[in-house]
Amino acid sequence: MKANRVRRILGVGLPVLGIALAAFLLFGPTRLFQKWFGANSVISNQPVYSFDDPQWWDHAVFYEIFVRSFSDSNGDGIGDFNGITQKLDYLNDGDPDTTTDLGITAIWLMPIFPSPSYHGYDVTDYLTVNPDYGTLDDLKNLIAEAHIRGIHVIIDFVINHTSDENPWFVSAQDSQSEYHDWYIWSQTDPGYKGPWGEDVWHKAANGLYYYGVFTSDMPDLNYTNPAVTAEIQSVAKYWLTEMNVDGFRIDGARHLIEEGKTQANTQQTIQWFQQFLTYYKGIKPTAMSVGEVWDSTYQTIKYTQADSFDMDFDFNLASILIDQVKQAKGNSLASQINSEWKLYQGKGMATFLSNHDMDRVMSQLAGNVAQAKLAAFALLTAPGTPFVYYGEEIGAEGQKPDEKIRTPMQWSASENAGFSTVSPWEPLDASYSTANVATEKEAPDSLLNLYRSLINIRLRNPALVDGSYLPLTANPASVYSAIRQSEDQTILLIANLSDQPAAEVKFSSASMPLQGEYRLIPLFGSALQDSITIAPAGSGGSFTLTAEIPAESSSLFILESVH
Ligand SMILES: [Ca+2]
Ligand SMILES: [Ca+2]
Ligand SMILES: [Ca+2]
Repeated sequence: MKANRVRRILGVGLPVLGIALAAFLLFGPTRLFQKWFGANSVISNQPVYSFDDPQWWDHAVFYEIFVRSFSDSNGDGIGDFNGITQKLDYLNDGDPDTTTDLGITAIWLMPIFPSPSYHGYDVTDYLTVNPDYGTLDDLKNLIAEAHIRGIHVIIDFVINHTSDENPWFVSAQDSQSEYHDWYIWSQTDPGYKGPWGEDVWHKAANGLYYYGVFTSDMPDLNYTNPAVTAEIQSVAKYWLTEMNVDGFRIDGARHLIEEGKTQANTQQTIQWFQQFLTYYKGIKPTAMSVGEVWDSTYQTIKYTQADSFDMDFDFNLASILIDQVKQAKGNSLASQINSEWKLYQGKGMATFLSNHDMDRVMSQLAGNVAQAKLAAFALLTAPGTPFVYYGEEIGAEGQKPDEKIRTPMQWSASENAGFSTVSPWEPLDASYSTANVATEKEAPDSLLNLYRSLINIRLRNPALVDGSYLPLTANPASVYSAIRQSEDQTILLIANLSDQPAAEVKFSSASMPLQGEYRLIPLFGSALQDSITIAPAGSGGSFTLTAEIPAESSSLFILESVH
C-alpha cells in the first residue's frame, strides 16, 4: 500500500521532487505529507515522531524482552545480547519506507545484571551484566544497533531489594560493616505480615531479622539511608552515560520505602522517585522511567501526577482489555478505556495486555485467535503508550508457573524453534509448531501481521499516537467504537467483538465533535461503506452504518468531511 503511494508521488515528475525537497527541508519529514495534502486527506508516509523527539516515550510502541528467551547466538541454549542484535530487523529495520518489520520503537530489557536466579530479579552486581547474556561490549553494541534503527532501549531497574548473595548483603551481616545500614534490621521479629499475607521479616545467620517484602532471597534495601540513595543514583548515571541506555523500568516500585507496617505507596516512596526523576533528567534530559506499581489505578496515577515517573503501567486496563473482549462488551470497553485515560489525565499511561508475570494472552483467551486480534486492536489503537510482551504478537501460549510464561521465542516450526541450535534452557511451549514468526509472516491474516500493520499504522497517524479519545455508544453493545482526533486528523475505530455479524449499527455520543457527511477512508480492516452522515442527536450526534460489520472484525477509517 505504502510503496504504491510513494511510486505515485514519484510519478508526478522531477519539478515536484524539487518542491518536495524544499518542503522537506522547510517542514521536516514528520508533518510533510499533511502540509501537502491538507488535513485528513492521506495517510502520512512517515512515522509521526522521530527518534530525537524529546518526549519519545509518549509516542513509542515498546517491546518487552526476556533476554534468556529471545535468541541464542552462540549455541549454549541461552538467549543473549548478540542474539537480540541479530533479530533487531524483525523488530524494526530502521527504514520508515518498509512496513515488513514489526515497527516497535523501544525495547524494555528484563534484568540484565548478574544474579543467582534464572529471571534476574535479585541482583548481585549493578555495574556489569549477566555473563550468560554476553559482555558489556555486546550490550553496548546491541544498544548502538538499536539506536541506528530508531529503537530506544530501557533496562529493568531492580532496586527495591538485592539478592541475598549480593556482597553488600553478605557484608551487612556484620553490624560493624558500613553496609549494615544498607538493609533493614530488627533485633526481634516484628511479626507483622506483608501485602500478600507473606512473611516479610526473615532470620539471618547473625541472629537478627531483616526485612524482605518479596522473599527471604530478596532483602529490601534501606532507602532512608542516604548512602543507598547515592549509590543507586550513581548506578543509574553509569547506565545512562557509559552504557547509553535510554531509561528504566522500575521493578516493584510501590514497595521502595516502608513506613512501619505501611509497605506500599508511602509518601516517602513517591518523594524518593520524584528526586530520582530530577536526578536522572539532570544527567540525561531525554531519559525516562516507567514504574511497576501493580495496584489500582487510583494508586498508580499518584506516581505520574507527582512526576515520580514519566509513565506507569495501567494494570487495571490490562484486565479491562482482555475481559471486555472475552465477554464481547464493546460499549463497556470504550467507556472503561476512556475512564482510565481520564484518571491518568492524559499523561504517562503505559498500556499492555500481559507481561512476564501473567499468563500469556493467548492462554487467557483459551486459544481464541479472533479475540487475540481484537484485544491487540483495542490496545494498539487506544491512547497511552502500548507495550507488547515478546511472543504475544505471534500468539505464543503459556500459563504459570513463571518459567512457562517466559519460554523461548518461537521463530520457526523447525527444531528448537529457530531459538537455538541446541535444546533451550527451558523447553519450548507446544504452541511453537503453529504460533511462530516464519509461519505467520507468510499468512496475511495472521496475528503477527495484524500487530505489524497496526503498530506501523499507529506510528504514522497522529490521531492514534496522541489524539483525544471519544468513546461512542453502539447499538448493539457488542460493537466497540471510538473517535480519536488530533489537530490534523480524525480516525474512527470500529470493532465487532461478537461472533455474529452486526447490521444497521447505530453509533452515538452526547459530545460528538462532528456533524454532516464524512467519507470513510479505510486505514485498516474491512471497508464497510464509503461514507456516513452524522446527525445531531440531543446535545451530541449519531450515525448509522447500514453495511454489515463482519463478526469479530476490526476497522480503522480516516474521517474526511464532504463539503
Ligand atoms: Ca547464548
Ligand atoms: Ca521499517
Ligand atoms: Ca522496600
